[in-house]
Amino acid sequence: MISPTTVSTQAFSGQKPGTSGLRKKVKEFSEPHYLENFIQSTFNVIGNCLGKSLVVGGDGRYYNREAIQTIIKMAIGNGFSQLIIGQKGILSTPAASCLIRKHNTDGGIILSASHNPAGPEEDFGIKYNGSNGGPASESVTDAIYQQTMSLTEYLTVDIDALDLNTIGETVVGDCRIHIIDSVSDYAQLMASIFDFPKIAQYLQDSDHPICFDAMHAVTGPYAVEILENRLGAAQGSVINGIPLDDFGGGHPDPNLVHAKELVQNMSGDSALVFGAASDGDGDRNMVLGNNFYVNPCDSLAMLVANAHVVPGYKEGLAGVARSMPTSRALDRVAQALGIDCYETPTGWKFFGNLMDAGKMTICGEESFGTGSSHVREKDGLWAVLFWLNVIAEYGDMEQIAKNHWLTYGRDYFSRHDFENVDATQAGKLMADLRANLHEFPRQRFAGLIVERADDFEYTDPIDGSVSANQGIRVFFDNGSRVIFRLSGTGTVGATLRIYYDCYEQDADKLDLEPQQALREVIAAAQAVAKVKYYTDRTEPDVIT
Ligand code: VG1
Ligand code: CO
Repeated sequence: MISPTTVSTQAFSGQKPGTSGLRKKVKEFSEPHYLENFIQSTFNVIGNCLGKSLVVGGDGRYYNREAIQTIIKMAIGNGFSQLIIGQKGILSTPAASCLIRKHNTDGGIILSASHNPAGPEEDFGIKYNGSNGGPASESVTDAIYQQTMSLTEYLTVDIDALDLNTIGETVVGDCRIHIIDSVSDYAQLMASIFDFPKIAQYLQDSDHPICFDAMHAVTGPYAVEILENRLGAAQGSVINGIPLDDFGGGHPDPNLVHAKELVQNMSGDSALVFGAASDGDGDRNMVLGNNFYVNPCDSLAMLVANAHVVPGYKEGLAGVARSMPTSRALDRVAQALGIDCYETPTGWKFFGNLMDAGKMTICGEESFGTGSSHVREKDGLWAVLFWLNVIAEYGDMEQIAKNHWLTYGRDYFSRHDFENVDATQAGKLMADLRANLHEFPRQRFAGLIVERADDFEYTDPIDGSVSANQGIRVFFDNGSRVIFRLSGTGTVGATLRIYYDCYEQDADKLDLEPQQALREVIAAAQAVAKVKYYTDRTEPDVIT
């Protein structure tokens, strides 16, 4: 027993978790007591930590190791009896979720700001996941926030920094600390879901070279072990595979803009048959065919439509789910399969209850997140392996996609991000939309007539909790839809996200360029939200 030290502190304002945990600049996080306050608040909400267990790890970004040392001391001070920590402090978000579930811990702390840039001048983040392995629900994150505003002291112990590099077990006082291989439990889980022999056979054929861009973020070691070592993809198939604490100065957001190197590798006379990239903490994915892009909404629908080829899903799916701004391509597949399709607010925390209740197996978001009930987080490599399993069965990705559109029709989709907009102006834009919503129906905007409009509100079918104000939806009479919401993951200014989709069944119009197919609804959206008036912008910073 080591007696804990009580440190007095004062509350911090602004520690309200967003879409996915608390994200701030490293400078702010490393202010005296800042991290400690958030951790103690989390422990207070967990309550009675004596004898409890935690998984701890992060995406390897700057400040990861320092934060882990602080968390270890505070966990011991608060009475935790077991900590499971990834070697060198590395755990991808899905791997952390896997460990919480596999070792039945009381939860986990994941240190990540996902796709946000990393480094001393950039972002850090922290997220608490519960015993089901999933992000804490809104009621829990709200309770943590309440604590952060009234905290007066925290508990810690005065011990030397722990060696995070060496796999093994250390006992400190009453706490057993395991430093574990970051990859092996996760790799084993993947092998239990997918047809590894089939994928291996496909990848070991020299006609099937692939490229996986880990973008110097957390997925490198996972991708090398699974794709190269276990499945026999050629060495060098994984690029940018070494996690760096500044992500090599890049922005590990797996999209056509930020995954430039991968996109280049897949273009022109490239011989590669499949390409993929993941984000900072390994929970997202972008998949590409040779000179071919599949948007994440379609990817989700196509995986569900082909799930029967994957051993882990051959018994069928309980149901599926998508976040609200994600296109309705998934709904069409669910209908054909005769299973339920749930529509949740943005953010993974809303999927967990449906999975825990056995109502839903596969889900995803338009933001390159796809996952299933094998863990309670979105999972980048899982989606990559899923695609490889489907391709190993049916061949060319472009053909799979085109057949899908012929069967179900095509939901053209795009998201426009207006980044670093003045937060007050962005707030006004949203307030204006909210105030005028009820007057939109039957009005004409740039040629399209509004059928209905609302502010999305979600009632959790399992616990009845209500999440209001989740985004303004405007439906037009030609079947197209636009959604407006503000990002909840940024750290400077505001990011306005506008999501567009429209549906096409005409076999001659399934090959349009998405911005072209969506041009009417894009123009209507500008008019509906007065984007130029409020933000002085006409062109988005990022188009996905
Ligand atoms: C964004 C995405 C959302 C995703 C979230 C966390 O949130 O839009 O779909 O769940 O990031 O993903 P927002 O509030 O900025 O739109 V990750 O990979 O950052 O944990
Ligand atoms: Co992420």
